[in-house]
Amino acid sequence: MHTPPLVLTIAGSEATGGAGAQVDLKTFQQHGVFGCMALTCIVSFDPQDHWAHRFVPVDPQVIADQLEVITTTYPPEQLDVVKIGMLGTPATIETVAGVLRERRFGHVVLDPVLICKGQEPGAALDTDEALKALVLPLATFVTPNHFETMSLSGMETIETVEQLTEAARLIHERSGAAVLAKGGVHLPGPDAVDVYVDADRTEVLSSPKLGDGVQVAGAGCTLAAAVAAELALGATNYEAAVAAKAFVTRGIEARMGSSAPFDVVWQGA
Ligand code: PXL
Repeated sequence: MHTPPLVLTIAGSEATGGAGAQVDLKTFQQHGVFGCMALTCIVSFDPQDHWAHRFVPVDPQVIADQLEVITTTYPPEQLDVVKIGMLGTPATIETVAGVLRERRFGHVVLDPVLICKGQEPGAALDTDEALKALVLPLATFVTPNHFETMSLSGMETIETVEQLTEAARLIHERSGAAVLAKGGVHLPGPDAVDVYVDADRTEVLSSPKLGDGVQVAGAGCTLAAAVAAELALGATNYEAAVAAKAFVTRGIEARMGSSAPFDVVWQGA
């Protein structure tokens, strides 16, 4: 019998396989970690409308059912790491937060997916507020992108490494979680810079920007999933951050093109 480490992802489907739960499961498998999944929503880009997001939430009861069977099948000593991706509605967030309060996971890796195109702005704002109020305080590790770092920190501009660091510290102080704030291609200069902050250390992680600024989808999902997999394998938060960034960098180098207007990360690199 095998006894691989386990990770649960609570995330949405992105049909083309470039983002969302599909990316999480591929990333887990690539790390030798057994993945299970509670699906929160189904996203189908609309090729007739500039690849806008068509978004259908899964019924909160069905999400609760999935989490019930997963947490019953795998007791805490077997399944201690959860990764949270797109939740999408306040009702979904309440359901997921309820389960996280009941079943205390040792590691809660939150990719704070805030805005999904194709949603009503009003609904998206409710969703953002619910995520900040109900899920962020339960996270042990959070991986905001440039926009999400501004939103979670309340800072209006982040254009330098110093500002990114200050924002990451603010998010750490507010949530208590380890923070990997992703500057990505948004800060000027030749490097993709991320900042890691926890109670003990602040580290700037840099790697050269790749691919002449071409948009690569799925990098955020891949990064957070790789962090979760590394934690399940026994890494510390900081070790997980460093290894996950290297994994995503390799996946972006080996990115895959298609008829969509963006490339996607190849997790098999
Ligand atoms: O990359 C963010 C993301 C996460 N989850 C799902 C998505 C997307 C972006 O399209 O569709 C399901």
